[in-house]
Amino acid sequence: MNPPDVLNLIPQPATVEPRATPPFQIGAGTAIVVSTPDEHAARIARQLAQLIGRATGVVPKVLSAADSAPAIVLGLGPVESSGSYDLTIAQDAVRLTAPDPAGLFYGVQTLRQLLPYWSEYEAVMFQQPRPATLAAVHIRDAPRYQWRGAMLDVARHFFPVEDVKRFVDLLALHKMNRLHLHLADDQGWRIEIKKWPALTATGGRSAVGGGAGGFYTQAQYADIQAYAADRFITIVPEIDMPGHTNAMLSSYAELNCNGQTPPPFTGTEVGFSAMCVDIDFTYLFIDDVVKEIAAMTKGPYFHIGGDEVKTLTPAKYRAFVERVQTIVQAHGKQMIGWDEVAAATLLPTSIVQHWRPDAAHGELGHAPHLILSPGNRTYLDMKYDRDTALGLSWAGLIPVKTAYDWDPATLVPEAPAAAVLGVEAPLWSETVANMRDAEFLAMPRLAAIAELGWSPARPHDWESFRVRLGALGPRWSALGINFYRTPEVSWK
Ligand code: TNX
Repeated sequence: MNPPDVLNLIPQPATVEPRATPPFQIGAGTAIVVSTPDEHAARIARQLAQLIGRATGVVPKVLSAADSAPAIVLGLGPVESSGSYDLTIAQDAVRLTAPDPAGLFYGVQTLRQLLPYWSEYEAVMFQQPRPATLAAVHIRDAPRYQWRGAMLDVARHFFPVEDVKRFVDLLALHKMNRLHLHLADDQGWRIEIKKWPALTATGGRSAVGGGAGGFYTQAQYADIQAYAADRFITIVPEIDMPGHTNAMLSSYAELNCNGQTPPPFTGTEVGFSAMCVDIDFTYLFIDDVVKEIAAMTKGPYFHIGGDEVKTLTPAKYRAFVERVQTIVQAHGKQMIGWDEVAAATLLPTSIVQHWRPDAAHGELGHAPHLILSPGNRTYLDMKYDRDTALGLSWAGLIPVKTAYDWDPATLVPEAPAAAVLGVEAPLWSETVANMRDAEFLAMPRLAAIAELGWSPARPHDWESFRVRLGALGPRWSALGINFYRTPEVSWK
């Protein structure tokens, strides 16, 4: 069992000090007081009011000043770093203070996990009012890493906007803050580019296994970003190049060295496609694509893929990466690439995403910045065990313990600590046709990566995580999450 000083929270907060004093009773008269004019704070307070409404049957009023106790008070004030928060639950009041709205949001996610699990059922708010209590505690919390991400491969199988929003909700609940969308690959192109309409009209109409495909209009992309931004999640767009490009090559003949469009690809092999890197047209095209995506993207990043190019010489590959890096920079974004790009000369702003367990550590050690997605730990598309129906196994089987039990600080010993931005869990969708499948592979391993990204390096304890996961199960069930009930955990 967990010691009593470990509440059943994931990710585990930096410090939790339970108090022996009586709990805070949330009742019909409880108000939420926002003691700052910040508009984000008011929105976060309304989100909290909805959550409490489902727990108690009464949606608390959101006020700008306290009229009477008891109250839940949200304020902005000096606490350490961005995203940190200080939460005190006492008999007379709940006080949540953070240096920025993100910290308030994370504090509310903690409160959410402290409310009874059944408050996640939508229908309970229509029942009779009922009291809920929050045990007295003082929590001081701050994220370990600034990059706490997941990737959704919407290229192999397309996920409609509603699915992406649901995935965003899963990230937010576990205090993650980056959603990387793999928007183009051999099997499909998923983002509207006004200047090159065949990318979606042709390239958008395929998927693994011959599915219907699909794509996001620019308006839908904006909608996804706004939804994510409300939850302090930055969207990271990826257009994979120069390999993994059959969908674009089949849309425009000019991108092919032989001037001919290949047929759409619905298989799962990799490494066969490549843009024609010797012609200027290729770079004019890339410039157009990066320009439109950069203009519609609020976050500072643009991911160029760069993985698994088997048809170019190393010199040609490096030259391609360096030229595209210049284009990305010209459009005001920071370049990200899979770890193969570490072979090129990178700008100080560029980011390498480590994925191959056997990638050259010397090169990674020189990367200006690193995101850690080691395939044998973080790949959500790997099978849990031999019997897992979905998923691949090229990087090994990944039970939850394997996903959890490693330290981002020591994975690449050659990399200076400051270079490591954080962790990201990719969900490739060759074997995943819809959100139900995606949730089965993502949960609970996504929560393991969330904790690695958020919680302090020590204590890092699988036994504690396992027990807290078991306790989170009923909440995930109430949310309708199709998680894998791994035998590693005793689910409540
Ligand atoms: C490798 S990870 C790939 C993807 C596949 C994935 C399947 C990476 C940069 N490339 O194209 O979908 O394996 O696990």
